[in-house]
Amino acid sequence: MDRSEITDNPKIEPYDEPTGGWGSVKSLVAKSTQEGLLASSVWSTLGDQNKADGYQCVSCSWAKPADPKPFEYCENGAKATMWEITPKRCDRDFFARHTVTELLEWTDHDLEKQGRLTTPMKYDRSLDQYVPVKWEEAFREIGEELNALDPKSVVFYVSGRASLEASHMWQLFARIYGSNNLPDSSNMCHESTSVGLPESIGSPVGTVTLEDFDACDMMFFFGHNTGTNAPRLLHWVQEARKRGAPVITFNPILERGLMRFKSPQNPLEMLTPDQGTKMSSDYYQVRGGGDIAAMTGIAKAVFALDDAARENGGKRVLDTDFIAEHGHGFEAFEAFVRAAEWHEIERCSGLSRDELEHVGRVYSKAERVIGNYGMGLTQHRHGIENVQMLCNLLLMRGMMGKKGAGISPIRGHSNVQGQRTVGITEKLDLIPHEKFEEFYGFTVPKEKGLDTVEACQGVIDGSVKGFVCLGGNFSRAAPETEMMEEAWRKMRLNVQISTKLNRNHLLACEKTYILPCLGRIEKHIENGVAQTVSVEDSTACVHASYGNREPASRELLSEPKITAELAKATVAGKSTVPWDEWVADYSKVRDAIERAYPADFKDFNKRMGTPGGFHRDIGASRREWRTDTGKANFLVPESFDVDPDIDTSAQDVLKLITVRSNDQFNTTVYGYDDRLRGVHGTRMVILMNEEDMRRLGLTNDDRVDLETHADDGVHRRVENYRVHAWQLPKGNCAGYYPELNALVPLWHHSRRAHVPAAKSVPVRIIKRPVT
Ligand SMILES: Nc1nc2c(c(=O)[nH]1)N[C@H]1C(S)=C(S)[C@@H](COP(=O)(O)OP(=O)(O)OC[C@H]3O[C@@H](n4cnc5c(=O)[nH]c(N)nc54)[C@H](O)[C@@H]3O)O[C@H]1N2
Ligand SMILES: Nc1nc2c(c(=O)[nH]1)N[C@H]1C(S)=C(S)[C@@H](COP(=O)(O)OP(=O)(O)OC[C@H]3O[C@@H](n4cnc5c(=O)[nH]c(N)nc54)[C@H](O)[C@@H]3O)O[C@H]1N2
Ligand SMILES: [Mo]
Repeated sequence: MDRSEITDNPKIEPYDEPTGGWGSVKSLVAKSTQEGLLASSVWSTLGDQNKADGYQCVSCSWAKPADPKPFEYCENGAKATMWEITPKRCDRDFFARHTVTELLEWTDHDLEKQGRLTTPMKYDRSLDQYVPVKWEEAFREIGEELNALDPKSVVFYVSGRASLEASHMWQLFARIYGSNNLPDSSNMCHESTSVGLPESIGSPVGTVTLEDFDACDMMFFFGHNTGTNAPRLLHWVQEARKRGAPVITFNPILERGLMRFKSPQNPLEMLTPDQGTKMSSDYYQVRGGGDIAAMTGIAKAVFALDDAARENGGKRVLDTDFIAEHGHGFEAFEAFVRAAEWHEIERCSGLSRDELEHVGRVYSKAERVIGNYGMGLTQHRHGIENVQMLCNLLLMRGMMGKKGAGISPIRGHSNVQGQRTVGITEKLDLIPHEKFEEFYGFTVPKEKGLDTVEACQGVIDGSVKGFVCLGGNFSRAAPETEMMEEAWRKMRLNVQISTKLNRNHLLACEKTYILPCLGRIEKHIENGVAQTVSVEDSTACVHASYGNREPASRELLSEPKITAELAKATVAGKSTVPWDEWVADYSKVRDAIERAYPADFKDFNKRMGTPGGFHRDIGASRREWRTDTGKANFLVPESFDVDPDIDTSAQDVLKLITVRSNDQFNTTVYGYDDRLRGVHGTRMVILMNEEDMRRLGLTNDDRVDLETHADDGVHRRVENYRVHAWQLPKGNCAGYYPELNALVPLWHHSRRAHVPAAKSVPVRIIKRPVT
């Protein structure tokens, strides 16, 4: 049940202030008051955020510069910090006052708002409550349960926040136990990147660093809501705009952050009563899922300009030297683009030939171009093809592996990229398994483990019997809410290592435990010594992070400690991993990471304090292509039709885009104000194109139910949403995740990468009778 509406009278009207600016300052002050935090304590903590000798923000993974500003944080990073350092506590008394059945009626916001978890808890079915459990008892019991289960039936999920140290230990624990079932939040996020980029350019991650952002003379933004989800990046966009660099955005929704921005770091800008910097020189409201078509149109325009240059002896627009020396498959790509018909491109992208030719001209003049993108490309059935098409577009002009140019997948969680780097993956060929076997004397299981979609499938069909989560809110973040919640409770074991209470904790299995852990901002004292952790940012730079706050409770343990104790209770004697030694000194875990991944982590302990972080070994950044051909591959999409096998021609069917508000971090809902979209007091809203509304006989504030339009015998429905007219392409509508995950079918995912296609859910809109 969703009650994500807090007033009877929500306000919805487009926001026309710049992002940043006073709006963000006001929002922060309100949040610190709401959390009951003393101003002095908040500001002293925030002063250390994203500094070389401070802690790395727990919000997004945007890069941290070597020369940080005095306040190197944004509105949303500060909110995430305040949410973690809150004085509120979700302690044993709280659990004594509420049954789990009662808590299941609460919203995501109300659950997390209770504050930090303080005590290890265990579900007591006779009371329908969580009761305190001693750490040793919890570890022993979980170990016994795991040993009674088939390792192949247990999933070890990781949400992208845990440090490199905790993550490396976690995957060793799972593999020694006998399971490669190591999905992480990346499976729901940038897995289309992790599969698509290696095929194109031989690197699973982006090729650019902040130096490139300083040097670029043009940027593309495809499907990223930068003002909300990586706000610090706006500073680099603003700088580029001030240098006169065009920034061209493709997004079905007009997102404020990529329209107007005022830097809260700049007093002069803040005091000038204007609209701030115009962030996108051109903003195109591409049809949801229409990016391949749009990029084909741009490429077609580039070919035409190159043809003209060749004819009249002008400078070539294609980078022919680059293509000859580094490219593979260019001819097929060229043939695909030349054969594409403009009317098809226009139909699928929703953009005109004139518009795309304009982009082609701007792009042709630029010398150093960065292609940024987010979930608007990855969370589609053709997520991989989207990513690869952006590569093609950049490669045709040699915009890869040179200063100021490259591809920039903007990652989500603050260490999601790093977790994959140090072994959190279900795929055997992505880990140095021979080394693990040699170093630690155990046999790594050799079959592929379960990814997120497969793990959900296993929960639903009963083959998965245990779920052990290092952070996150898996069942809420994943598709198919209703089926998942029902099936989850039939499992044997649910273990949640967490900082805050969330809905996944309430899906009680035969044995269910909440193990509360330290957050990254807190001191990790082990063996009497303050320990350091590390994370990798979106630009593949690795940073140390030093927690500075007193722990929220004396009972909390660190993630590495919990991992080690679980391992000792489950797989003692089955490997030579020195768990206690590692926990007593995290630098030894870093030595182990360096030994396993010497090219990426050379002199790890020495270099991790480097201001700005140290850059990993990304071959494509220097035109070394680790692909099957040894070249940068132009890869041709099958078609640019959106979801060829889903029929959306019925009159009441729209493609639903699920997005984040400016007041949430994934399933963590801080509040009900999506300030940058002007939606206040509700999350139960569906934004729609005005013409679609007219066609369906709807006016603002009418109530609707939504049903998934799918022929699979499953009835998926959410009820009583409010509709509101919005500037969106016809045929699309938008609303908030995670509530709308109830509508996402499990089979509706990016082909091969299995990222749920949360940006193109076919839904039917059903008007409710007025009551
Ligand atoms: N404050 C805050 N910061 C966050 C998060 C958060 O929840 N809150 N989450 C973190 C995580 S884990 C992630 S992965 C990132 C997510 O950051 P984003 O990638 O920005 O994720 P979304 O909010 O899903 O927004 C996707 C954007 O893509 C657009 N879009 C949708 N469909 C299409 C399409 O077909 N084509 C194009 N071109 N655009 C499309 C949407 O309108 C929206 O603007 O942010 C991270 N940072
Ligand atoms: N429909 C739809 N679904 C989506 C998306 C979408 O755009 N649309 N986006 C997808 C994406 S990109 C992602 S990344 C996933 C997110 O999926 P998850 O990463 O699983 O979800 P989060 O909401 O980030 O997890 C929040 C919980 O993490 C715990 N936590 C917070 N900090 C810590 C910590 O330091 N340590 C530990 N151990 N626990 C901590 C808290 O208990 C909190 O309740 O959702 C995906 N699902
Ligand atoms: Mo994400």
